[in-house]
Amino acid sequence: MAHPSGLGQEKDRLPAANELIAGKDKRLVVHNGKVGEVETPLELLREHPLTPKELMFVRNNQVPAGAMSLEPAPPDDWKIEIAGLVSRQVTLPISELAKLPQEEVELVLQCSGNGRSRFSKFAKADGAQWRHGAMANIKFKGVKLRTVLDHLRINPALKAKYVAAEGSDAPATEGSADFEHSLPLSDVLERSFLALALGGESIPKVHGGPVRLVTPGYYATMNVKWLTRLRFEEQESSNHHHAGRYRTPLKPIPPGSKFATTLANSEPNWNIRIKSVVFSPMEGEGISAGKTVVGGVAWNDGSAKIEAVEVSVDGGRSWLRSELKPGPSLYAWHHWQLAIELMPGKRTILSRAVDSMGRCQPMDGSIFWNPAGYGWNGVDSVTAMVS
Ligand SMILES: Nc1nc2c(c(=O)[nH]1)N[C@H]1C(S)=C(S)[C@@H](COP(=O)(O)O)O[C@H]1N2
Ligand SMILES: [Mo]
Repeated sequence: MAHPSGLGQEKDRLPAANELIAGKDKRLVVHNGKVGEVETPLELLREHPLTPKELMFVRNNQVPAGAMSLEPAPPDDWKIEIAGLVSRQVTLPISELAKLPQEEVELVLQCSGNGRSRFSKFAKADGAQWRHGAMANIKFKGVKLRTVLDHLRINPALKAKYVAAEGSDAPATEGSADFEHSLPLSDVLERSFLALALGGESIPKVHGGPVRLVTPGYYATMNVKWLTRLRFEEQESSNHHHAGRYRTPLKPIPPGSKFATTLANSEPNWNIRIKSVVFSPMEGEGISAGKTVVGGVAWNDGSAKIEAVEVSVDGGRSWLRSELKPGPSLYAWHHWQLAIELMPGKRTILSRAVDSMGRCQPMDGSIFWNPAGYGWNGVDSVTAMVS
């Protein structure tokens, strides 16, 4: 019941996405109305081969003042520090970056918590109960870090094995750890770039503008927004967000059990696990009996080609190979579809992707269960009503 003053109501009500983040589509699902955890419903996600910025999911652990907006960030006097184990430490004005050769990559930006709610079939995992909409298929454009280092004639020291990335955002509560992540130097030199544009425009504030570290094939958490410093280091960061969170156990643990991550017993949410999602039909959708085209998307970390997406309508006893349309890059969504015959009744459609390294999605998604629900990639399953 509404409080007579209306105050109680205001307090409990989550803001709509467009109230929380200026410019966002109001149909997005708000999971966290404070710092900003906003999901794209699947029926909106599936409409666009490239996710428009208004529909992109948002995940902030912490956020700089004034950044809850789709407005472009004024780059003006932004600087990036290159620090730690390098032949020369520099502070690079962003204006220098714009002069260097740019590359554009279409890729899947996916929170490592995407699909977390699926773990609850076994034991509920902590955190926002994301369905499949904590992802987007987008184009980032910028300068490869390798190019920047070469241009500045900077060499990482032989001892350097990791690069820790920091943003301008400060912890949401005083005294807590500042958000940062370490990435392996070899991958960074091969793939990472300092992104200045998203979908051909300056990166919106909320998505990390004016400059974001982007590593194609890595989970979104590693794509540090509002980039201000890169530290070349011998060790992986012991920072709370990198060592105590955003990691999965090296060995399976029983669903529902406790697990405290350390640098030694777990791996960071770096490379995206192979995954497919059914876009059509949608869960609970009513469809007519006879021939139906089922379809969706598949993606992995881009290190191997996706060979096939298979579909089962008999609970996984038999699988049919779908028609696969590879994306414009190895890191992008690959669309798949298949015409199938469905008998009337409640029908469950399963999808699984397999790549040329033999990696595939587990039928039993609980083998990757972890308390924080990272890295869900179980066989996807959608139940439709056929009549
Ligand atoms: N600086 C900074 N970068 C960050 C975060 C953050 O809190 N601070 N959150 C990370 C997480 S967990 C995710 S899933 C993505 C979300 O990217 P998006 O908000 O642009 O969709 O940003 C990542 N980069
Ligand atoms: Mo995330």
